[in-house]
Amino acid sequence: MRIFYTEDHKLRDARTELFGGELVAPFEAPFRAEWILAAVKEAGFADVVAPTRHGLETASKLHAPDYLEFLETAWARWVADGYRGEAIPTCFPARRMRQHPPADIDGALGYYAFAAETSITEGTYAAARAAMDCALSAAEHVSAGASAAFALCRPPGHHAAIDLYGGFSFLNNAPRPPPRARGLGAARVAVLDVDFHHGNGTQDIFYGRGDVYFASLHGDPVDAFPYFLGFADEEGAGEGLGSTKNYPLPRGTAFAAWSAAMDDALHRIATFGAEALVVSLGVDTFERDPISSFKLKSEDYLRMGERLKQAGLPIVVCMEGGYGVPEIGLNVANVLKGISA
Ligand code: OKP
Ligand code: ZN
Repeated sequence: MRIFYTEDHKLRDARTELFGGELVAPFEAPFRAEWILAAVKEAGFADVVAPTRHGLETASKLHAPDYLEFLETAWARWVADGYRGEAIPTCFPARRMRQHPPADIDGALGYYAFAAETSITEGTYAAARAAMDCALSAAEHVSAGASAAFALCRPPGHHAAIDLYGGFSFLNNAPRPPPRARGLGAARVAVLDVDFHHGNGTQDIFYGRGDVYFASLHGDPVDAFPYFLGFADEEGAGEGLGSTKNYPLPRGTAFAAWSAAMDDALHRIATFGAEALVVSLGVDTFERDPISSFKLKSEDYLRMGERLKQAGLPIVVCMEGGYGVPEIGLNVANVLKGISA
């Protein structure tokens, strides 16, 4: 399986994350991609290539133009206003307030953020573009006939919505339907999000579309980030009604219950008639993940990969979360092994 990776992910190296009332060293940091790359190489995946640079054509179909312009210019605007720390929003257009982007950068941050933990820094936009390049290149590789590809995306993307950033995500990396499938006209693609956190961004982008099925297994939003989306009664809207499926799961969920939910999701994806599968792979479902509460074990990721392979579809795997512990590498390698078996 070919792996798409670029060192440009290191441009996303924030000093601060707002956590527990403190500015701490971010959980989402460069070591994650290095550990994952080392582990997949160790597991025998040697075909690691740099992604092709892409323009904003795909991003413009997923995100609003004003949002893309905001991301590209936010750091320069922040610095120009004389702020000395990393860019963190402080004021949000909450209930009964006016929804419009202010001219002031401090206000614009609040308008485009749905969460405040994620600082914007100098290299953030360039790194997010590079992550998107990995996802697009992996999708193109699958379109060209490969049965699977792995985009080692960093920063993650599944929380990035049409015009919102947060949850360590800026540009959405997941929804990259292989152009071959799109070219068929009747293309149907499924995104299966197995990160511990609900993929609110991906859901938002495809909520009204009937040609993309979105299924997510995640910590129940009653007690897990992103708190305000990912409930079982969200099923899509308009042409997309019935094309969104959420599996909110309780704290402490282990592989037996988790994989039963994944089986259900894969059955629905088969019924939907998907021609390609995009997997938003977070390994923060691991029992020792520092910010999550599921109980998956390293060998469970092998079973996960094997079950994904059984779907019998071309697979684009996009890296999302997984934090703190060295096992993130092994766990990703196990998923890839299962898919390749
Ligand atoms: C990004 B990805 C929990 C705070 C959560 C943000 C988590 C972002 C996860 N107390 N902070 O989906 O792995
Ligand atoms: Zn996550």
